[in-house]
Amino acid sequence: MSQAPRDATQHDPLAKALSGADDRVRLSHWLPPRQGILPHIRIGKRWINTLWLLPAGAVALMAAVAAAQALRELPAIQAFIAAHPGVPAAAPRVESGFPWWLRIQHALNMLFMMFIMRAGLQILADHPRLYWRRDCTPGTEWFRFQSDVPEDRIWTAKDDAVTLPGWLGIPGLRHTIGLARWWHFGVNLLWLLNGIAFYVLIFAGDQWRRIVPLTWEVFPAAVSTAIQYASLNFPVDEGWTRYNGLQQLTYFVTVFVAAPVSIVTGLMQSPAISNASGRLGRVFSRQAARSAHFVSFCWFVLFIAAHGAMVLVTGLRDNTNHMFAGVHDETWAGFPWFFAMMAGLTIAWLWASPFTLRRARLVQRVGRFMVGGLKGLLERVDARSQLTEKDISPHFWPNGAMPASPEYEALLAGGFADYHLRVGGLVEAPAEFSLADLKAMPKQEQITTHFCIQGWSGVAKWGGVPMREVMARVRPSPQARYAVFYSLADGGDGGRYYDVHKVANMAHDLTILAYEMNDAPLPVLHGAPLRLRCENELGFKMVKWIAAIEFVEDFADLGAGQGGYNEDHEFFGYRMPI
Ligand code: HEM
Ligand SMILES: Nc1nc2c(c(=O)[nH]1)N[C@H]1C(S)=C(S)[C@@H](COP(=O)(O)O)O[C@H]1N2
Ligand SMILES: [Mo]
Repeated sequence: MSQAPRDATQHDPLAKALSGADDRVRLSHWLPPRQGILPHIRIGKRWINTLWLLPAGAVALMAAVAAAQALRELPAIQAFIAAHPGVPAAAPRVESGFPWWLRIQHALNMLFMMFIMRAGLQILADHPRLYWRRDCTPGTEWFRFQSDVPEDRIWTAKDDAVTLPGWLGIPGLRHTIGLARWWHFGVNLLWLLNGIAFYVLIFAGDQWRRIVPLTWEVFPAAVSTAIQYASLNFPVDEGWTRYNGLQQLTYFVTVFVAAPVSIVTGLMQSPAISNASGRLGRVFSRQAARSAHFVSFCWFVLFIAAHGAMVLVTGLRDNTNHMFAGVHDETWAGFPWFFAMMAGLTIAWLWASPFTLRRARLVQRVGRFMVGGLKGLLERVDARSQLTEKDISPHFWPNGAMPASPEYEALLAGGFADYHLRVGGLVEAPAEFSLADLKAMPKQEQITTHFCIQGWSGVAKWGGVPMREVMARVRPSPQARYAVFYSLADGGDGGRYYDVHKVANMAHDLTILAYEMNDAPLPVLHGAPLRLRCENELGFKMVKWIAAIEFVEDFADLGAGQGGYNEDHEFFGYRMPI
């Protein structure tokens, strides 16, 4: 169903220039596909294709088997394995088998992880480059699945996004990050609750004993088990009551290191949290957090692959009996449950992407219902961290659809002498400000990090007039809850670009209407003559080429009613402190 723009007569004249939007992803209105390249890792100046990992891994595996088999011929190694058979002798036993709650949590975790990981990849495909430094200068990536940034034309972050197939990402296609994020964050919340319950339940009983090493013996035991597995002569399996050293270490790292790391590094990518974290946010920048987040993702991929393979080769019947039926016997009680689970996962896997494209507005609504309130809480942290001149990025990615109207060309040709910022709506004193008026007001400068939803960040020095100064002059009335920013430029799918902010956010010390970037007049590319800076939100909320600001009580009757252009057309949330 397509929504027409609603009655806009009560609003700023530009409200009529806003467009309605589809409730689903329509390919005819979507960013055309663009293929990336296979993932590459940079070592020094050379880019290595990760496809080489497949033959290299196969060779390494065969070499490991040969080496382990040769080692096991040596008396010293035989003595070592006899002394450290695998399960640390002092390891306490688990008496409670595999209780029902553990089995349910394990199944839920499989389901949640599938959505989280596929949506994560989709997010990554929107800026298919990873950096350790916060400035995202092309050439400084350590990982990418996109080619060099062209230097002969303007290359926006949107241009850079690549297509993922729908069976891999959720929901596939290109620049579907808005929808992928609802899946990622919505299912993260469920996964987190499941994880908290898991922590509580394993420590309330004896289940923790299987995965928490208690003696240093776990290390030689792990080396011994590794040699035994690699030699293809497997150690004795005591999984019903105790795990061997290698199992203990890998499960421990997955549950108590990788999971917390992915949570912390996920949260540290938030502009609100990062810009409120002072020194921590400066040292552990968004890009470092993003890269570390990806490393923890890679751990999960490796873990799932190895864990899945071991379940098959060390005894599918015993393993599925344990984890799917909770029994330790000679029956096949667990296997049908395991099979049903895999069938269910396959159906969910195939269903997720087509459903998301077809019912995009519903996915947005459910996502907002699940995590919108939590995101609202994040908006309250005080994002006031600033950096210094030496942190200013050598490269600042541009983004968005450029202004292309005769009106804008005329303003530009006149050096913006004829530009007027219209401020109205629910205010006591509507006003128009020329650029000279704005420059005559108190000026504020700030050096801050910009966080684009797509994943890149950049540091610049912004100069302009604080919104609180403008608000002191127009005096928003008590009913005014939101400020609508209308742009001089249309959005990528036609209709005027706009975005809606909470009035409380507009009163923040660091919210400014910038007319300078890095001590020079704001370039056209970055929003001349005026763009918003609001440091606890993602970049798309900072409207460039501002034409007018209108204070309103509600935004449901503007555009498609979602609180902004990308909210309407790309299913983003209107609260975006993460
Ligand atoms: C509560 C836990 C988590 C939080 C809060 C979180 C948060 C985030 C955030 C904020 C982003 C970047 C979104 C953007 O800037 O547009 C992201 C991306 C991503 N997430 Fe998570 N995430 C969590 C757990 C996980 C887990 C468990 C996995 C996989 C095992 C995962 C895999 C990814 C991947 C692959 C990306 C894209 C690339 C990257 O930045 O590494 N995330 N996540
Ligand atoms: N009018 C308008 N403003 C816009 C956009 C746009 O497409 N049109 N893109 C937004 C996005 S997604 C980002 S990340 C920032 C990018 O600002 P920059 O070009 O200065 O990096 O502008 C935001 N403001
Ligand atoms: Mo953005």
